[in-house]
Amino acid sequence: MIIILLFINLIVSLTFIWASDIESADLNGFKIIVTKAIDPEKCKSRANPGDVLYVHYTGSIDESSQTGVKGKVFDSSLRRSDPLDFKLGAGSVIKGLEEGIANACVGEKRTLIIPPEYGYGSNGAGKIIPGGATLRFDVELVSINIRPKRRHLYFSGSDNVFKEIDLDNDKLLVLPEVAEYLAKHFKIGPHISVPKIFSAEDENNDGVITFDEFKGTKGVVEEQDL
Ligand SMILES: [Ca+2]
Ligand SMILES: [Ca+2]
Repeated sequence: MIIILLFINLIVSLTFIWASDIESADLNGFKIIVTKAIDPEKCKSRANPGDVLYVHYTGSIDESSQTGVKGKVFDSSLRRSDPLDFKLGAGSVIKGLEEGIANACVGEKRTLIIPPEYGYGSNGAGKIIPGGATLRFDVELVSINIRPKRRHLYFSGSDNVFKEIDLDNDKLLVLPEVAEYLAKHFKIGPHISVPKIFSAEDENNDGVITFDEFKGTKGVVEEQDL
């Protein structure tokens, strides 16, 4: 009976994957949730096997995990400013990340719930990820096959540049705040255009850089951004 139920569950799961074009899948607890979709017309390229992907990620122990400290962040590329790069399909990262990011468009964000079989299995990894842990990865596909340019806003060395820029602490960055930050950390000369740097971060051009838009370091990703 249990086997039959599992089989039915598997069929339902697989049907769900096909039906939704893997935008939201659930296979034995492995979930792919698209949190920021890209309009198909604006999707210039998708992640295919063999591509080198540049991915920002924050990895934590999922709330559903049987082991480990729920919600504990174990690693984030945002703290280092530099996205992780890996060749898709080469097996250099955990299976959950490879399968979870496949077919994504540049700019797309996904939350991946990764059971141990798709993560670090029964052995775990390091001190924070015990064997049997279910992981949560919040990922953004930053670029495909092209190393993203480093931007001035990312590199004061702080692990929370966003907070450093946001002088009035309203979780929005405006041009004068960015100008003050740049003047503090860089010699402002003809090679630095403050409005240009600002608009590179202000994705929707509404004159403010939100926590979500900001690509530099911003400490632990806040709940509202997940
Ligand atoms: Ca502000
Ligand atoms: Ca904006």
